[in-house]
Amino acid sequence: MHFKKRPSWDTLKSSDITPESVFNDRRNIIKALGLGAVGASIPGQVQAGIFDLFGENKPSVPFITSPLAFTVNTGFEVNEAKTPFEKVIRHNNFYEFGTDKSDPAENAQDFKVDPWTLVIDGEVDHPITLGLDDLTKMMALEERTYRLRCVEAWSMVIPWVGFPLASLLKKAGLTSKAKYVAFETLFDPEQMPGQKSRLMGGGIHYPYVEGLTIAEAMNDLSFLAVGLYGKSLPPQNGAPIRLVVPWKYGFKSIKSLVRIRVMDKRPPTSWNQLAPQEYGFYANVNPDVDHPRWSQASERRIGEGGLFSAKRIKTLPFNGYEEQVSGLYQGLNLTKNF
Ligand SMILES: Nc1nc2c(c(=O)[nH]1)N[C@H]1C(S)=C(S)[C@@H](COP(=O)(O)O)O[C@H]1N2
Ligand SMILES: [Mo]
Repeated sequence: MHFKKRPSWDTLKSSDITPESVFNDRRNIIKALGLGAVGASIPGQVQAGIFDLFGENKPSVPFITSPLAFTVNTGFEVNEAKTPFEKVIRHNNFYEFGTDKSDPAENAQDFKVDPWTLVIDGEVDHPITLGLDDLTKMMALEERTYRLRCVEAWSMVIPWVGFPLASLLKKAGLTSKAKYVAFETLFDPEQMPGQKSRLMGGGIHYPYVEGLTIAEAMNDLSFLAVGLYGKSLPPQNGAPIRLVVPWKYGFKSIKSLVRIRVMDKRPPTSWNQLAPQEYGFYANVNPDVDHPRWSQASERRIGEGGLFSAKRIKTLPFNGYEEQVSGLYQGLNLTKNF
């Protein structure tokens, strides 16, 4: 794993990094809006608005990502098309950088991830404070492709690079009081404008926090990602390290982690604190338990079906990971414990 800076993307032409599909998409929407023939006469402002739909205003200082060394874990493949890279890095939820899907890609490019410190403490035998380079030396990186299902009923299929959360927790050693694991995102309002006020940050009380039971955290699916599509994470996806728990709604997969604390009590979690009647602690993907304001029975797969004909697919129990995780919830009422 390398987080060292490489020569800037500035030397690349935009045609080198923008796949054809994006240009085709753009042509299609201009056509769909009946603007094709008059493209040249669109007032500048309107035209900019159209291009904003695609998040194509390239940031002036694109964040540098680096290739990672990893092995592919064939035990974690998804028999569905991967979501195109350009969608994965331009359609994000990361309220610290703004509440629109295109905001994180636009506002996070200057985010500093070097140096970065991650602390593992609480109910552990040996608390660990790590720089990211130390983490690299400790953990073997692997690629796993997982479905990601947002509570807002859209989804993606993403190839992550990282390591199982359990292998890091085992290095710290759990005490007999270890019952839950709490996670915390960096708090730095200077860098993260959404943290300056609850209004700008979508109402969340920052820093963003999340939690798992110890059994969930030790499940083999729970993953700490440091990259996607073979390269270190772009900031909008949670650089330099984020959680990925694919059987749970996306908001559990907390980004840009600075602390992992093992606890004897259930920790507070951000969306649950904000609206407990809408977002539970467990947040397991469940097509049978609707969100109070919308159905969870189906989802829109991002990047498929075109812009005006959203392709909807059935949502699977535990997001398709029932076999691996349903044992964690034996005897638990999943309607009550949503
Ligand atoms: N710190 C932090 N982590 C976060 C969020 C956030 O706003 N802040 N959004 C969550 C939500 S709602 C989702 S769906 C996923 C989205 O991950 P992605 O942008 O990499 O697809 O990140 C999750 N992690
Ligand atoms: Mo989400």
